[in-house]
Amino acid sequence: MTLTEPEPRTAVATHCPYCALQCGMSLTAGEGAEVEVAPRQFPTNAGGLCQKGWTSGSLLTSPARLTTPLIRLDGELRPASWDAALGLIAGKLAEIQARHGKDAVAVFGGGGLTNEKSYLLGKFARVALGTSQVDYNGRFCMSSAAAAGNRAFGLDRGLPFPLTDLADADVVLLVGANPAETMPPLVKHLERAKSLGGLIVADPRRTPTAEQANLHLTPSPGKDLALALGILHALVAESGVDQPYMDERTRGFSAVWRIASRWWPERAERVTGVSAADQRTVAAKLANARNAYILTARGAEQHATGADTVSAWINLALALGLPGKPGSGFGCLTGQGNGQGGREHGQKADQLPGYRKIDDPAAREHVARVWGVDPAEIPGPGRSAYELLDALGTADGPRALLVFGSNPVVSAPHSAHIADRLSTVEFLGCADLVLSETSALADVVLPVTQWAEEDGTMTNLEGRVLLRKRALDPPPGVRTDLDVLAGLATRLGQPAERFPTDAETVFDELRAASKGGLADYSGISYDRLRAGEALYWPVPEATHPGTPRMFLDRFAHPDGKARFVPVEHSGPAEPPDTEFPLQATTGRVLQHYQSGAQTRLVDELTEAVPEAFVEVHPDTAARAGLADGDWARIASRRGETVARVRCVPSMGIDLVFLPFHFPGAQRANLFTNPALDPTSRMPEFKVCAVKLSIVDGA
Ligand SMILES: Nc1nc2c(c(=O)[nH]1)N[C@H]1C(S)=C(S)[C@@H](COP(=O)(O)OP(=O)(O)OC[C@H]3O[C@@H](n4cnc5c(=O)[nH]c(N)nc54)[C@H](O)[C@@H]3O)O[C@H]1N2
Ligand SMILES: Nc1nc2c(c(=O)[nH]1)N[C@H]1C(S)=C(S)[C@@H](COP(=O)(O)OP(=O)(O)OC[C@H]3O[C@@H](n4cnc5c(=O)[nH]c(N)nc54)[C@H](O)[C@@H]3O)O[C@H]1N2
Ligand code: SF4
Ligand SMILES: [Mo]
Repeated sequence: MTLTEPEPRTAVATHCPYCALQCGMSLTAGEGAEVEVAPRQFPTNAGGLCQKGWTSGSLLTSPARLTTPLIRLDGELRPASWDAALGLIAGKLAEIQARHGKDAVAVFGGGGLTNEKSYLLGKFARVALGTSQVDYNGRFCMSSAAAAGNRAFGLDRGLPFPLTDLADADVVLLVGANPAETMPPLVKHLERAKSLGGLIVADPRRTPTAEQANLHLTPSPGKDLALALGILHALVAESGVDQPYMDERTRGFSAVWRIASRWWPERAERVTGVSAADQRTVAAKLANARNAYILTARGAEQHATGADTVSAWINLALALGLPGKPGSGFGCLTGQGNGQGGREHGQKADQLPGYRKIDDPAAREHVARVWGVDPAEIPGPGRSAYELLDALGTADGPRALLVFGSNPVVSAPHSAHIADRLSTVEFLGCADLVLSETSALADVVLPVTQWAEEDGTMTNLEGRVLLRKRALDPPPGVRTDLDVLAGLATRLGQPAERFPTDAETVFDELRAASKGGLADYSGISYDRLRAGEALYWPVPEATHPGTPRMFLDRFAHPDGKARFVPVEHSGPAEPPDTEFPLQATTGRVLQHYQSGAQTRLVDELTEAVPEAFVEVHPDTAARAGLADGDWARIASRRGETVARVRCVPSMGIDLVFLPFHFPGAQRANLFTNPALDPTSRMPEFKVCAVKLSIVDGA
């Protein structure tokens, strides 16, 4: 081969690094620095990609990525060797634990980590560190959906059916979901419902998704539970319930009706702002549909009443007979790339692999056997994400923290307080691709490989397990998260074979650990995935075809029946008042991902949306002395944020919206409310009381 004849470049089939849609793409390594990304046919994206997916290759070769470990010396992060960095972390953690006990060290994971990483991280925390203090950012994401799914169905798989089933629906009700920005290729699957007049969106804002809806309901934030009760009332009043289904497949409707009977649509209208007529229309459309789906996302779930709110929508779905009926259903749209798998394999405070409960003696025994430890050595449940971060550096809280795959300085509620807590710990270690706002505070930062440079599996929003094969060589000097965990574990005295670094070997261990659990992966193998099999968990045997559609015959409770869960409306934890008269909600824009640590480094995305903005009704802006394009201050009882005014006439006059992707003074989380859901421990990201003013000197 001569220089003029470059080697033919082969495209490698993979999946997008970002959201739970896990769109199919192919990557081709360029001759120079570039990596070409192209969409490929895969059921969830049907050949489409969003702008984040199209531009995802640029971060692989970005000069901003980390390529050497960093150690803080005299206040500054300086390059160091791997041996020095890993040795320093292990030494510090061991010393802190010797002084203050095992729980003095905490671990924080992420729903973007592969199944193998999530699994090994949980094992690392429980076995190598012996700490109970491990949780992850999925607590801020899917915990309310999970809690409600578990209590209604006995099991939580976000979508218990393939996404493509939506394409045959006549009616789809989206509650607090904006897929036109958060999962754009998903919208294709809603075309039939839309063409039949059956696309209904409940969102306080007129989002790009709401624009496409046949009916847009605009509840004020935090009122969805009352809305669901009003619609259920209308359904019962108009005899729209599926009585034979309820009799055969469910339990507990009477307790739900005792509450819903008092929520006639006119009363729900006074509370939510959604007209009684619209509530009746929704009830009738759902009842008359041949195939219907109700789907929730973070708008309904990220509340201090999030779990109950999801339960209220599940109750409606059960009264309609949707869950477990072919061609119909209820689901929650999982957000992060591995937001589903990441909540199954033990990086959650109360959980062991296979979606097992950490306080269940049989579960502990099973997992201890796989890990080769005594069940008594596995710690009990620890603190939930916000409680863990909030306890850092306090008298009985953790004194050291390791972060893998999250940027809580930007993404945790009441984030100035969390940054404060992080600054009080004796030791902070982070593994990241880039210097995020959180890793910038660390004592040691470890540079890790990215999705295309390592093998691993992801479980998408449908519960389908996908193999993401290594497509490119990583830059010299970076290591995989699995390598990092092994390097730390062995330095903490663990036998090397307990922390394998080969993803397939870790997966085989995960299979054994999950065997017999709710999320049973034991029949899934890399070979089956390589052969292209579409495997949806549970897959309990090597010959089992997987479970694309769940609950067709029975739900996962011992008696096989779904549970209606009686829930009452209470509303936002912090209602507006004279001092803070507006309601703020937060969420996403198409171009940025989460804390923005990755997407803010992609030029095309930053050019499109360079800074934080606040959507506000023009009259509300004018009352505060603000015009479109001005910098505004948005203040709550906890703190204030600055953002550029975007006047949006469709906004409610008492509502503002901010994306949470921006750092520093533009962090929406400076004002958000860390009030927690009592069951799921989800913070109230989606509503709090604020006031709007001009920025002095602007
Ligand atoms: N572009 C982009 N896509 C993403 C992500 C990203 O950061 N950027 N993140 C991924 C992740 S992890 C997630 S979790 C998903 C989230 O996906 P979505 O849930 O679709 O996104 P959000 O913007 O958080 O919230 C959806 C909508 O909820 C509305 N809302 C706010 N309060 C309420 C309320 O009280 N009731 C109702 N009914 N609606 C309300 C907001 O106006 C918003 O339009 O997106 C995934 N995809
Ligand atoms: N106000 C407000 N706040 C919110 C939300 C909201 O709607 N409103 N939504 C919440 C939700 S749903 C979520 S999911 C969270 C997400 O918020 P975060 O947890 O902060 O999520 P990311 O920004 O994705 O952070 C991931 C970090 O890990 C790095 N990373 C990516 N892949 C890997 C990997 O494989 N290994 C390692 N070691 N690092 C990796 C990235 O570079 C980045 O720094 O935010 C929550 N915060
Ligand atoms: S929709 Fe999600 S998975 Fe698909 S390209 Fe966009 S970010 Fe990637
Ligand atoms: Mo999320």
